[in-house]
Amino acid sequence: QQIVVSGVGVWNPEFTITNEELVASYNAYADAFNKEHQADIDAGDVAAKPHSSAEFIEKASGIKQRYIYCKDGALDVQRMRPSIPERAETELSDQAEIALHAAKKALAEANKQASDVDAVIVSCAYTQRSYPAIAIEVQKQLGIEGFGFDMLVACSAATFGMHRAYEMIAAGNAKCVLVINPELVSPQINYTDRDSHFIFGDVATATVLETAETATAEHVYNVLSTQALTKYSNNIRSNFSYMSRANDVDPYGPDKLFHQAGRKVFKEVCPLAADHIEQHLARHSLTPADVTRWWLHQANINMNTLICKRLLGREASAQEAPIVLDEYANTASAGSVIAFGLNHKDLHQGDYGVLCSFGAGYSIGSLVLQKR
Ligand code: CO8
Repeated sequence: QQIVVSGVGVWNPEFTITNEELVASYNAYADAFNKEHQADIDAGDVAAKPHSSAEFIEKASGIKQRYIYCKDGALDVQRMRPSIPERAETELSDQAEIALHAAKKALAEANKQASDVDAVIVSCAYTQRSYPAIAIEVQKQLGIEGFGFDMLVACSAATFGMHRAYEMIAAGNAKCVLVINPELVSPQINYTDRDSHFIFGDVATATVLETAETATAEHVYNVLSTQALTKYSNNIRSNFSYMSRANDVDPYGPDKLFHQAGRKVFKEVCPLAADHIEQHLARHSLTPADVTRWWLHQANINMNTLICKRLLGREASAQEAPIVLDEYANTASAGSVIAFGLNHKDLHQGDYGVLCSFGAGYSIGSLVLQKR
């Protein structure tokens, strides 16, 4: 039986931070830090914090702004992290709330009611608690029978979640699966680190997968196949852990937040992703030239340019390989789903598209899609 993607939803928070706002806050923080540690800096014991720059950020990444779930606190030089009041156990959790926004949009696009869905996967870079699963909370809120679970695969959480949905339907264990990616990443950003303070934004995306038989949406995509690859690397890492309490370490130290060796990531991931995509297309006797639309992971515009050049032997146009980094920044696993959600309705029957994530792990996940 043919399995399809029949709905996609993209939700963004109402608040944004521009590069200029972010840099003004960071530079004021750096000046205050340097003043406070002047003697140690002069003695060579502490490194001075260099200024950040909005021009560097846009040139190095393609990012102009990012959405943020809670702007309070993130730009406060005395705080440098969002201020999000803890909710009571009886209240809806923050992550379930944003997951619901995206889920409802995807269900509406797919023409599906809660009663049509029999499994919920919440798949993202972080979940705000270990249990009960955010997916089960969302399942309850939507009134879905069946089962739900959370999974974490950093940058490839969305594509790997769609892979699991595809397999569950193929195995006959579910008929219609809702995959949600509530990427609430701002609490994990080190706003005091110039190399990474600009990279990420908050968003939630969702997709609906079902059989072609039951699909009634206007825009439906056959999933021709899925392909995944992982290769262990420490170059993108967060040591945030429930172990910190037993390790007797600072649970909020810089290594407990997102950090990376960005240059190495760039060098190693680009060829890995391009080779992966080529091999995946070859399974269907397709070449990159046969693909109408590239919904690629959105970490850095230069990465996408390089990968497309390797695949096509030329630069891809903005229509062929849409970029959403300028508005959304890097949204962990949600980036390729945003690119898909905002840029698919103009495709014609029979057109091929590739949805592909690449990043932390390293992990690469792709789906070859064809418009019905
Ligand atoms: N302002 C001004 N100058 C800066 C800044 C800044 N903000 N940051 C760095 N510089 C300086 C550097 O210090 C360096 O100076 P020098 O030459 O004197 O040493 C110079 O600019 C060049 O720095 P880089 O070599 O680091 O700059 P690059 O051109 O390589 O660009 C990037 C840096 C943008 C980070 C680039 O390397 C990159 O994008 N790499 C790939 C990153 C990537 O794909 N990361 C994946 C992220 S993981 C993911 O997507 C999901 C993870 C899970 C979610 C986590 C949520 C929190």
